[in-house]
Parts: sequence; C-alpha cells; structure tokens
Amino acid sequence: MHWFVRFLAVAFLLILWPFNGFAKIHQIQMLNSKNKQSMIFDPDFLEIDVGDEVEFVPIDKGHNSQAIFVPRDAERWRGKNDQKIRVKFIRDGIYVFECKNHAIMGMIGAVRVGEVDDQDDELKKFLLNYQKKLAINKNRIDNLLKKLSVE
Ligand SMILES: [Cu+2]
Repeated sequence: MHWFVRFLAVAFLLILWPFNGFAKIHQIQMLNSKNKQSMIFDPDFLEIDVGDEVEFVPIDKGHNSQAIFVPRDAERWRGKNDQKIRVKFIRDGIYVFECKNHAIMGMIGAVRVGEVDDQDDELKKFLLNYQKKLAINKNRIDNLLKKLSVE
C-alpha cells in the first residue's frame, strides 16, 4: 500500500477510535429451557462497555425483554412478545430486565455497563423485593446479586 494511503487509513481509525465505531453487539437468547432450567435468559448477566449493544433474540416463542431497573436518567426498553430487539447502552450503570410472561418464574437478567460502584443499596432492595414475588427460582436472584456483587 502506498505510504500515504496507509497514513490516511491509520489517521481515519484514530479519529474514529473514541466514537462507537468499535462498539460490540452482544446477544442474549430467550429460551424455554437450558440445563434443566426453564424460562431463562442466556446469558442472564453480561458485563459490557458504554456504547455496546445487546440484542435479545427470541429463540423460543412467548418471551419478551423489558427493563425494570435502570440507572438514573437512563432509558428503559420494552420489547413485544417474540420480538428481537437491540438495545444500545450509552449510560454506565446496572440494568435489570425481565420477561413479563415469566417474571413470576424468575425470568430475569442484568447488564453491567462500564464502571460501576459495587455497592448499590437501591438495586439490592429492588431485587430482594422482586424475589419475594417469585413463585419459583428464587435462587436466581441470589445468583444475580452475587454476579452483581451487591449482596
Ligand atoms: Cu419468558
């Protein structure tokens, strides 16, 4: 490659670097079952960078993804049943989501975006209240608290 073309290519990449040209797209599947667990997001927890996107993929029918706890001033999302939706996270913090049809069965997950304080009493309180409403799979909330390290 001519040196000047190479120079332009490198300069172009350096200019793009701080923007979201390199943001990743992650996937979370919505499943009826996996490893003897029923009605589950897979994975149910992700750590991503600010600017990344998460695509919720309805592998099985009868699920949706909707935000139920988001950082202050962050936008919520509400997917329809059987809808594949992609959410872009532009604000750091912890986001919790559920499938409305199987919330009572603990079909819930979380995304940690960017740098977050480990202690978040509001989030912990929210999840412990949520846990009380579950008919089964209460241990999923304990696992989520562990992954979020806010127990
Ligand atoms: Cu569901």
